[in-house]
Amino acid sequence: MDGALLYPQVTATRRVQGMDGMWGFRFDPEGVGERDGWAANGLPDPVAMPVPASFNDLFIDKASRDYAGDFWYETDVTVPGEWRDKDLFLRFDAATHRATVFVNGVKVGSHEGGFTPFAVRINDVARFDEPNHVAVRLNNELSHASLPAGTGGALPDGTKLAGPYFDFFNYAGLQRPVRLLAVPKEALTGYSTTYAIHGDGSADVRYEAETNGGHRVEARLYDAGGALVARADGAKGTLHVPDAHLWNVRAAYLYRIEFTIVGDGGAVIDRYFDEIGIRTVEVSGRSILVNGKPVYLKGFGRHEDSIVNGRGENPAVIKRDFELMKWIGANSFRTSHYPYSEENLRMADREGFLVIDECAAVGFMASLMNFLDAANDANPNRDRGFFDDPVVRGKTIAVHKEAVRELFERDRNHPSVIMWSLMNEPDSAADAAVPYFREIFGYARTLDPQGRPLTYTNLMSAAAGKDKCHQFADVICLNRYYGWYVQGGYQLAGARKAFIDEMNRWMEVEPDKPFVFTEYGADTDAGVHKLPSVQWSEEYQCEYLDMQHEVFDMFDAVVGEQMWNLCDFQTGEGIMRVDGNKKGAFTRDRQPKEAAFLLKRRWERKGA
Ligand code: GCB
Repeated sequence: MDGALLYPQVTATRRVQGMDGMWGFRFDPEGVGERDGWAANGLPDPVAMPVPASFNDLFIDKASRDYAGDFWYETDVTVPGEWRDKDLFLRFDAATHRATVFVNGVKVGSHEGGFTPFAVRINDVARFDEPNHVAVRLNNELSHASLPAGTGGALPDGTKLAGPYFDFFNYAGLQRPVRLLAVPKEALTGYSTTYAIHGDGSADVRYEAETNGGHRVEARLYDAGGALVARADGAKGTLHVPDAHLWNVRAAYLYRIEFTIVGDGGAVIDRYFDEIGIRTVEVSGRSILVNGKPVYLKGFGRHEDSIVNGRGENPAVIKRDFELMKWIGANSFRTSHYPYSEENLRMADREGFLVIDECAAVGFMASLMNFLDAANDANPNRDRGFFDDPVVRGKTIAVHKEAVRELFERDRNHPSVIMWSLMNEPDSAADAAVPYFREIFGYARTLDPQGRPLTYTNLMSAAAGKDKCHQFADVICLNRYYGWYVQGGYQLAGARKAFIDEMNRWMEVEPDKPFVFTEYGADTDAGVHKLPSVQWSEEYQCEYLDMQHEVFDMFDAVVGEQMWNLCDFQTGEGIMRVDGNKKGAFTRDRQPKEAAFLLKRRWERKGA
């Protein structure tokens, strides 16, 4: 990791210059931009494009909104001359799904994966005190080796298509902030912490600081009021906190940890600070323990999705979503189905939410999300398992490991993160999934100093008895739709029985692990009221939820429920989706459906 990947902070030694705003933009369907010198000479006829945002919903023509292939962004950035002695980076919080960066016509780096940050060093090409041309070539095509996974395709005239194997719109672009960073040449490049809470009310914060130089490191810990509570010397050490104020569920408390690299004469070479929370997480028997106490997760699978911005970072919507989750009595969410922005996690840290942090390994079931296509003879994947594909066993696992590494490095110090989800709804009933799971779980177990639980979310077609991979997970996370995709409407009583039968089976198959429902939900068109209820009406969503909750409450092993979804969200178009997925407790413009009041009553009864 380098110093620019830490969350950007202005400190005594570090500088940050925002680069958000209107950039130039242009599609490159033939992939000729690099050859034709766009990086050096500027984009021909660029249109204005805001950063951060997804480009898709800003266009009014379909070809642009659904565009698949290469596309370019450009801007100018003036690098202050007083930063000459620093390492200079462009930090992209997210470039979806892959990007190559050019500065003043010179290629300076590239990155695969659309939801984790990367930084490119520009010292060799930067001109001081004058504009530097920044061009970024992105690409949003999908394949069996992309996270999220999908396929390609083309219209009769050769126009490329992206074929998602997932149920959310394939939004793309510079979807999160871009910044110019100045970092000392000798710098903190990363850090990690682990915690021990003692019976006498004290706690130890064990830290490990990573640097790229030889000078000594000092660590300090300040409480929320700014008072120094502990200090230690060395790149590795323990900060002892006599009266530790713990970070707790919906009762967050944040300390400020500060690292200083000290020069020979006592000079400050680098200083970096961050917010941390003292808390422990472990799985014990059928419980998830935070600070040694069992927790029950209440909340949602979410999406980063909003009107006009698409998946573009939208601080107002992040704020609104947290207000909705607090109002309804939630205490947790999953970052379905990709790493969320650092702003989202920092909010969770401050508000005391428990986060299941998911990487973008979604769509690992070739025929799942294209619905009828799955039964179509023309679908090349119809009879082939995702994990049987040689590309998956070779390239995909390498890309996946890198994505997991980047996710853990970015998020390991967030107190809100209590569990990692390595995949959403993979084809875990397939024999070929087993070696893949063994490798990715084995790798992930080496990465987190806090040893937080690992999981994946299991789908209905890999029900109890069929799933071959649950042994790798510490917590069994189930996405279940009894009463929606199977036995919906008037058949709800049958759905209930099938659901209970499956749960009884799970109790035998996994007698000693906690269960969390990471999805359950029913599409509901806000404002549709029916007596008696029918599917899609607000009444049916409530009846459906009541049935799910009744079944959850029958099993002590169930320690969490995250309803699908917090809000309605955009998907690709198709016969199964009416302008998007409508399973939200709230609409896409963040207003409650009847179900939101039902959830609020239930979750307030359950307490924190
Ligand atoms: C799922 C997927 C999620 C979908 C949801 C649905 O199992 O994980 O991405 O949106 O079902 O509504 O079908």
